[in-house]
Amino acid sequence: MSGTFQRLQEGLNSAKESAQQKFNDVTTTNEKILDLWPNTKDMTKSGNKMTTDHGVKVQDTDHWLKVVSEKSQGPNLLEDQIAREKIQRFDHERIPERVVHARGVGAHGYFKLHEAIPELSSAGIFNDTSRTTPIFTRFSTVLGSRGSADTVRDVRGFAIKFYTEEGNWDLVGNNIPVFFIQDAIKFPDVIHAGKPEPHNEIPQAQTAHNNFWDFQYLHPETTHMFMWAMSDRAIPRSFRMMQGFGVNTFTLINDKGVRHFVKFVWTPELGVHSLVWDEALKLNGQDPDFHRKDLMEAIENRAFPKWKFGIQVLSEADQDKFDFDILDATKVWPEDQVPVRYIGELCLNRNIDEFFSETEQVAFCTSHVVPGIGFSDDPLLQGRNFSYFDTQISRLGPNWEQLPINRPVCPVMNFNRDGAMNHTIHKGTVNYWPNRFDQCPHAKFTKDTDAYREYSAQIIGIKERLNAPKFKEHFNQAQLFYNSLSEHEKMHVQAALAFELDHCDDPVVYKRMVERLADIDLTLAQSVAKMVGGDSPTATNRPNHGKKAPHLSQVELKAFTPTIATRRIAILVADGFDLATFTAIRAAFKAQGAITFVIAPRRHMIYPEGSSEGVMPDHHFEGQRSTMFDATFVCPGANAILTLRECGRAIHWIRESFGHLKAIGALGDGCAFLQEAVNLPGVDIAIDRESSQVITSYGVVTGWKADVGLLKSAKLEPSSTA
Ligand code: HDE
Repeated sequence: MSGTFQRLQEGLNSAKESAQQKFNDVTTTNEKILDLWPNTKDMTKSGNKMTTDHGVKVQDTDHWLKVVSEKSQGPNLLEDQIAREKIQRFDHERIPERVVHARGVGAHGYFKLHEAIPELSSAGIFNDTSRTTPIFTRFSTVLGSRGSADTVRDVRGFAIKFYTEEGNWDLVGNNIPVFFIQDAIKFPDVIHAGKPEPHNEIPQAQTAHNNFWDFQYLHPETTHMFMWAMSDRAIPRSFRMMQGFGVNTFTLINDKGVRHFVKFVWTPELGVHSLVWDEALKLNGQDPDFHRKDLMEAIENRAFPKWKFGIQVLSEADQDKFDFDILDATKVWPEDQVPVRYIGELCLNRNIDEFFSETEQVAFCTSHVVPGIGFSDDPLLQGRNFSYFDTQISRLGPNWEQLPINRPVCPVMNFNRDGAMNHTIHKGTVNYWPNRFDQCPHAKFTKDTDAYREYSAQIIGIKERLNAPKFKEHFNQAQLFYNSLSEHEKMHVQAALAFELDHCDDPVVYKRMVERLADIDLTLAQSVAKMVGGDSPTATNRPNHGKKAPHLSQVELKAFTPTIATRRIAILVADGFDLATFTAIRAAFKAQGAITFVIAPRRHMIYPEGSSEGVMPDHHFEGQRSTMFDATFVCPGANAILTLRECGRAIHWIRESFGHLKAIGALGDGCAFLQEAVNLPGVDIAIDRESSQVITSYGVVTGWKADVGLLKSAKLEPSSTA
């Protein structure tokens, strides 16, 4: 056997073996993971020896080849091809970051259809309930660069690549159902205005600056979207706890060629939850990777995040019956008028192996659709269909679709050829169609019925740089959104606007914006004006119509049963803590799927009262902050509480959690510590030393004589959305 052949054979065997090994773990029926496997190198295997990129074993890459003598260190030699290769490869490691959505995190998973919709679409993914379609999802922020923090106020991207049997379908959505602009030609403007200002590249990952708000005022069409961006939706607690929306209007086409308009929506099983602004600000510094880690930690703990997949569908006959244009991406289709039909589920169940090759190199394209799914004339979508393909060429090169993470799991056959970094060897003597061998004919010549067909639409109109008349109304839905929020959500919007406009130092900007807010709601405008300066408006040309649509408030979104599953709960202990309570409460939290962390004054063994068997804390008080947890429990024990009372960090932890309206629990003398730590005039957290009942006030759950069972019955649930 020749050396090459033998190596090839060994390579194939080991790929098969590895695929087989993978097959035995949970997710390897996932066709995409199997497809990635031959490109995956297991660096952890013992016996691996370091080589150059051309495969020659390397003796030493820690010392550049030099001329040395006993007395002197001579120059590095340029002839050292091994050193040159190492340095040159390093010099070219970076590729351009995404022009928007640069910071992201990705995971593998699957899509499962529960209810087939053949009457609407011929797509295999919407008809075959026995299929499990592999997917890759990337969540992102929009404005920040690759190294920016996770918990900034921003829209979040929610992009999914479905590796379907009929080709890749990319659904590139956001966690907010509308967009700033109506026409794709405005995209460079809105993004330039939101990104750091050109003269000083400040601020990073923020909309709180003159240019952003200048643009918003000058484009009334942004009004609806900026209200969403100022709401709690723009500071999610977790990527796992936000909705996803396709935003644009797409179409579904059935096998009879009948077309419906559709909007796509994802609703998380865990409900929609947000941080409070103060938490978000602190987390930016305390843990800039908070969302990234949260997703990976949940998947690692096998608490696989899930979303229900829904569609809102409109027939062609109904497209004109609304007071907005259904192709206008600055509008929602109110659910009371166009209900959501949930037909499937998305689950993320596998972390990536390498960030660059998967999350960075994955490339989405709105123009990637499969038979049975189509576009509409939504002018934003039409522009997107050009932009995504184009941007991947400059980010990854013309053969970006051959990269392992991007290539489909079904065959790819055509005569597109060559270009930088082509990876495929095409056998055959021709590279054009038609050819004398009838090689690789297209569906027209083979009469395949599952080829992509564009919907035959008749279009009559005049070529002009205009939008249709209904695109001109910009305020009704901004009012609808604001009216639909609960009182505390409205307060958060007011506070967010006050924060943002405070960062604008050009009076023209904040004065005009206050005027614009009066177009939405006079009291909102007045409350913001009071904080940021400028005249408080006394009247408005657009009185609030008073209408509401409950589904727009995230608090009203009661799609799932509330749960503490996957929430991070801190248990505060110190030497002398009560072991029985500690053990019981930790078991009770774990039984509900929560993740517990023991926090103590030091990360050394902490000993309970009367026992030499200690507990090893996960962290010490200086290492973590309350902001990183959803809830806190103070473990009782006379000596432990004495220590906590003298620990400034522990006191701050409780006060901060209380200020962020998080659930805090305590039993016995832990309650007295809570009361003391909160220590706010007028706030009585109602500890009844005589009672054996559990008392809940201000989200604090206490029981003086109560046991763990009673605390459990008081439902210690995190409430960070409050
Ligand atoms: Fe994007 N957008 N976008 N966008 N977008 C990009 O493509 C663009 C829009 C969205 O995780 C870019 O690969 C235009 C709406 C996500 O890799 C770029 C317009 C929505 C991601 C681009 C829009 C999105 C992108 C930059 C207006 C929600 C990240 C890098 C016409 C439905 C995808 C890239 C990922 C990324 C263009 C508007 C979502 C430049 C021209 C509306 C989630 O092509």
